[in-house]
Amino acid sequence: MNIIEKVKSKFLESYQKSPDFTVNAPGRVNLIGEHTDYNDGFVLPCAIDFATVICVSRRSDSLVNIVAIDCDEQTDTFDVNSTINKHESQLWSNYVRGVVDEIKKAGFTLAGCDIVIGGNIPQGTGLSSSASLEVGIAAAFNHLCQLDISLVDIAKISQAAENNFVGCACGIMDQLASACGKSQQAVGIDCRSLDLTYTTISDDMTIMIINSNVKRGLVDSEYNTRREQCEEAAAFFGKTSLRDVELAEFESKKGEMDSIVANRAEHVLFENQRTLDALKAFKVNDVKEISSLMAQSHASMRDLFEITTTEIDYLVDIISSVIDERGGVRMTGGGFGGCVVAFVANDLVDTVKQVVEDKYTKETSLVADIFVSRAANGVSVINEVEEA
Ligand code: GAF
Repeated sequence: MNIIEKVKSKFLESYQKSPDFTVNAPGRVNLIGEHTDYNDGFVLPCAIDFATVICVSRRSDSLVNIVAIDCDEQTDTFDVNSTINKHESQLWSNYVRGVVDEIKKAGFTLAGCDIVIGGNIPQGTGLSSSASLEVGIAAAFNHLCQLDISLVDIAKISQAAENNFVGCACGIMDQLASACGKSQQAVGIDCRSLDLTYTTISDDMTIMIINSNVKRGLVDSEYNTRREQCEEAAAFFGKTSLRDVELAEFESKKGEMDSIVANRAEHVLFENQRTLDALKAFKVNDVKEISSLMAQSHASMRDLFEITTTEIDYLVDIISSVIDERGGVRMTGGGFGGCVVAFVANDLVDTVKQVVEDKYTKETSLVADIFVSRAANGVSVINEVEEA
């Protein structure tokens, strides 16, 4: 049974009726541009073939009932017309409640509905399962109540929910990629203007995602610390954002800064440039250049931003040893575990699988999961009533 059928069938079982519509909100993989989004910088992600699926039907009252298949089928109920409070124990509920709260804060009136949520994005691996949940819920209420919210605003509402309700100071990348992804395209995002530049991924190349299965610990606290260090670095130069710090000025003054803060800033400043260079390279499928930029990005995350782990570094080393300059490989996402992305010539896919299978478990005692994904479309709504 595919994931959409699975969620629909749970919907039928839970509410004894079919859903009115189904939302498909993809996760994302970031090709390059890490920890640059909250510095008003540049990122280059794409949406992936793995998604959060949400089945919805309208109610005549203002209650929202939810079943979350992948969280032990936990349930939640709240009233959209009452104050939306935090759920005390269910983190997933707060992604939903936070989005509802932000839509209400934006002045919209919401209706009640019955919901079932499921999905196939590996959770907690840096592939944006939470952002896709937020985007999916925003798109669901947008459709249910005919609010006419744009995709970019769906992403902004979703990010605000995570910042204000869940308490993670994330940037806009994950939500924008989930909302605005396009099939076979990577999306270059200027995280200040929110201008999107799409670039086609060559048919000759494959996106591989290798989940290290390193358990991610302290992610939110380390993430928020990195963000504070970046703000401290910007403030050192009298700016509100690292986007506005010139490289030449940074080079001339970095010796006067706290060395850790200077390293964080150096990562962000050069990562922005690498991301702009990568966008150009992807446009002409200059794989040699992409390979070099992804390698530099990984080294910078490892040595300057200090968000990789020994297992992730090992994965990147063994994969880069077999792909040479016919592809690129780097950690993807917030860090401290999670996934590696490899962008490789199609004929190298089996070689990469083989080297990971041969070496990773021996070295780390962990088993990596390997996925292949196309760049996918962003959030979509399938209207069950029209389809029938
Ligand atoms: C996480 C965050 F949610 C993103 O906003 C981004 O900062 C990323 O880490 C690092 O590039 O996915």
